[in-house]
Amino acid sequence: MNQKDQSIRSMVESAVRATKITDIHTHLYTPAFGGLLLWGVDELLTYHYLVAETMRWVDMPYNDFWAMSKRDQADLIWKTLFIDHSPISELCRGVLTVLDGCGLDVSTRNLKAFRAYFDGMKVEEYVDKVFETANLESVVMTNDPFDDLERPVWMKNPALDARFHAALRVDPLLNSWEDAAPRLKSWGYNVDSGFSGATMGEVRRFLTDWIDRIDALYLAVSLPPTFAMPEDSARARLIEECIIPVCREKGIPFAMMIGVKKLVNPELRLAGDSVGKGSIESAEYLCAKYPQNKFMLTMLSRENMHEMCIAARKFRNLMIFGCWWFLNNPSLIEEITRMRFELLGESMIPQHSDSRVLDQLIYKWVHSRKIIGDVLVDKYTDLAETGWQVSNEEIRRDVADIFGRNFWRFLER
Ligand code: FIX
Ligand code: ZN
Repeated sequence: MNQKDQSIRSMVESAVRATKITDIHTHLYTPAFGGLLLWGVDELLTYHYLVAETMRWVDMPYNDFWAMSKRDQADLIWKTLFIDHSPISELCRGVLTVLDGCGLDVSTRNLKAFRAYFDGMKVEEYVDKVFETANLESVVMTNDPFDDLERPVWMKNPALDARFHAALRVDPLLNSWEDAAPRLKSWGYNVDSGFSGATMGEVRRFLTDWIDRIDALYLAVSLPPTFAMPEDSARARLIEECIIPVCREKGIPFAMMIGVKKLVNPELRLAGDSVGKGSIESAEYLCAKYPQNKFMLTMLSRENMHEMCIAARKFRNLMIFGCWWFLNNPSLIEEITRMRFELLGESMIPQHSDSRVLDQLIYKWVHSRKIIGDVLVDKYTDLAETGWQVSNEEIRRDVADIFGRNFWRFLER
């Protein structure tokens, strides 16, 4: 590697390592939400991705697994995926990256010792340690007013840790209107599942109340591969008559997460969801019809990645983000990030962690920083070969943009 290339690599690695990240989509909670915040080695091991991988090796009935204690589940997963077979899947590797990041000696394979480390840890102390180790500025939660455990906490106006921002998640409203309507009514919103009377105004009031209550940075929904706009459906009506006007009035983005086939194997519970190719036309329709609105978009199918980049080239009110869920693997993160830099330059958000367990912030960002950094080195080296010299300040500017500033600027537009 020549001197010029070496200096590019060292500048990029330093910038990528030093830049604090805004993680724009997670399933984490501040400690004020109590047990809703998951952390520690047994939560890491029983994360639904590892459950799915374990159940490929064992023949026990799913319900027998679910009847086990979390510790017994973790023991089974550890034995199956780490001892009986080498932990080379991204999720297993992630557990080891976390343990190593906490200063534990992974070579001992001593789960008892790992547990002792977490048993001695206070959650507030561990939040600080994880944010410092992962070098995070802040995270955005996923906040669901239809969640019976979460809603009561918000109604008590909890004191939030400033590093945790809120996003309003409305899957039940948009994807199960028939079930959501009576719940809204029980909360004092005069709605009717047949959309009569004041229903649309009341749904807008519900959205506004919750955006204000949680100070939502954006409004989000996960959508099936069959999601279509325009469409003669309750979901399409709620999006065009409620979501769009409220988001425009509040100046916040509407984030669509398209491609989830819910519960293809219900016995796996949270691990039972799968993936399908979505329709980019739906996102293009909304971006074109509502130029005053801001849209964020991530899709679950690898086959949607290229058209998602092209759609972003067409609409400056569209911010694409992340290598979501089944795309959050080194080979796909690299492929997708290269595609995005080549088609969009830095005007996108390359990654979010989707962490459900606090500790995952460590591994998801250690792994993604490395991959994104390596792609950036190639891109700057390509420039250097034309004679274009990129400065250290410019590299730090670009990395700050993709690791957080693009998000915050998009919110302020
Ligand atoms: O809908 C979502 O926000 C998905 O990310 C989750 O439902 C999913 O379970 C997940 O955590 C994937 O990483
Ligand atoms: Zn998620």
